[in-house]
Amino acid sequence: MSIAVTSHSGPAAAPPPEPPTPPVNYLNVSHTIWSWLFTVDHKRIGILYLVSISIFFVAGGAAAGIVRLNLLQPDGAIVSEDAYNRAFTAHGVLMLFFFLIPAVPAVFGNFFIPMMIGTKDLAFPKLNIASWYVFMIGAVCAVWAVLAGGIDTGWTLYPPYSTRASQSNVIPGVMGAFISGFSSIMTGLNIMVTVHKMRAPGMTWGRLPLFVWALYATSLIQLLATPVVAISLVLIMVERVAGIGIFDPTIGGDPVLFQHLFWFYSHPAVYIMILPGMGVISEVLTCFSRKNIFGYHAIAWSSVGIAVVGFLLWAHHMFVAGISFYAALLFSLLSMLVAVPSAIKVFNWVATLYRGSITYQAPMLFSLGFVVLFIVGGLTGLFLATLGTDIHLHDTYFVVAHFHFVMVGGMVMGYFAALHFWWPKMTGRMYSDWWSRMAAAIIIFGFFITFIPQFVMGYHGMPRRYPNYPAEFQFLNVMSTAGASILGIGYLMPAVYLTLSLFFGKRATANPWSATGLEWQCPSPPVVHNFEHMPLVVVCGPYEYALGVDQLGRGLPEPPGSQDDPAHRDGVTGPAGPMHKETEVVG
Ligand code: HEM
Ligand SMILES: [Cu+2]
Repeated sequence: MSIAVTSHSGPAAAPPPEPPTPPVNYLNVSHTIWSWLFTVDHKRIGILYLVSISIFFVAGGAAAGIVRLNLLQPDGAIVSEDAYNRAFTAHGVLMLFFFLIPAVPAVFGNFFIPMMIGTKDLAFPKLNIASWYVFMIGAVCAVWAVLAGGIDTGWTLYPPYSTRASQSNVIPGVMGAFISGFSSIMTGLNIMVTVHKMRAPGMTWGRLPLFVWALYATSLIQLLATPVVAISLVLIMVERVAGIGIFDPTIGGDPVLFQHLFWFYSHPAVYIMILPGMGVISEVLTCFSRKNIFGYHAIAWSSVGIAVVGFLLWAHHMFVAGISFYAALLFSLLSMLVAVPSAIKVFNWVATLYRGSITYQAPMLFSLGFVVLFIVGGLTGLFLATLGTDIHLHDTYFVVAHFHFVMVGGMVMGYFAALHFWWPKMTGRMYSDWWSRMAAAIIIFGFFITFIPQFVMGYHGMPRRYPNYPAEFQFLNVMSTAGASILGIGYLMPAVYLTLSLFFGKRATANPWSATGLEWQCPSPPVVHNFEHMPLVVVCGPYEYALGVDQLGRGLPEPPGSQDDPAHRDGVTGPAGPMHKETEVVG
């Protein structure tokens, strides 16, 4: 490629031409709709998931819009009380089962794990595309349930709401969650086997990027916990259809049994949602502070620790459901325990930032947002894990604010960090730096305005899931709805500038952030089998920013924001060339 050499001749030279697109990549290799629907390429499957979950994110957001609009006035008269129940249920079901749970594993895990460990695809490509079909069938059931009148049980489906007392579409809704659960299991299985069996030579467990560790831990939960919720959902259906008393006390069932089964999955499931985000953060913070991660092993093992301990806490959702005092005491203590690995991560991230040369591109802003909001979410979890305070706070807006801080403040932020970090690799295009930073700022600002008032309301006793409230809460509710509007605008902005970037964005170099991971060795967008030259031999750990080498021991291009910003220069790879450091670098 002679252009790359000649275009540095001096300031008077014409603006350098854009780097040539790699001739064939996974996107342009074929254009038919069938080539997408029958693909077994993990990257295309990642994109299929990206498109699908984006639709559910918008749909779930619209349902939240109805809830927040209704709460503008104390009498909540915009929609009927029944419609209000159906709106918050649709919001919860769509966001949790069809957006947050698949978001990072199925989009970025599918797309990047093979590249990050230096291989061509996941272990089971056909299982991978099957998982997307299963997911979509589940989603169609759930969306049908919502459109055909809705479900009024809340996403938690507690009896007696979900027993034969409910006249709403419980069966199709439950069916949707049940079916999509299998896709979650398939993705988890695929990722787990891939990480075990398909790592490139030299990619030892101690050199795996922390994103891979996080998704490995997530897969563990997906595999072990999802079957439990599947069984509970089947039992709900059996009870409704056959009238056999399982959870419904009027026919001899036990409603608390359902809560145990449900939370045995759903508490670990909150870690299915957050762990992948934590993985993203470790990648982004190191890259944009140009430092090795502080405490690699502590972060890696804390992911596994969270996955394991996460199985032992479920009854902290049931402190007021009549469980024994001793059980409550134990679950309270165990809940405190999970804060330890979570805090280990936060401390290590902060130590990573310390004295780093930090630049504030959009992925970094989203990641910093994650850290701050996750700290608030995690700490308020401890208030809820404390028996005395939870009796006061249970089923209030305090709980709503807590889990939105972790799931929206934390996880959606982590999702956007991933999207902005890897977008140039996925699409081969750069997006607007200015607009993306604006979006990050607006989302973080809107988030605080939406959810801080909910802590205050909850503390003062406003219960969740009611369509109306005493007039003294109106100010805080209006503030929350105003914040949600800002948040909504912030979320729509990436849809605009990312779409525009596909058509007008500058072409991305192979490594626009000057990052160390193997995925940046692939062209942008990657070729069909990811790497142009195989096999790769990994010689060092994942974050050797101080040495200025990637995992193959090759020199990094100049980082963005530096004098010689590669985003403004042509050439697909960095200028530094091999550093011949291989023998000195230890993993
Ligand atoms: C430091 C770790 C955490 C602790 C100690 C903790 C503790 C708790 C407790 C005790 C409750 C029950 C409150 C009640 O209903 O009275 C709760 C609710 C909840 N938490 Fe957490 N939590 C933590 C982290 C997380 C994370 C990381 C997520 C999600 C990513 C999450 C999501 C939720 C959700 C969704 C609920 C409410 C579910 C519902 O009733 O609809 N939590 N948390
Ligand atoms: Cu929990």
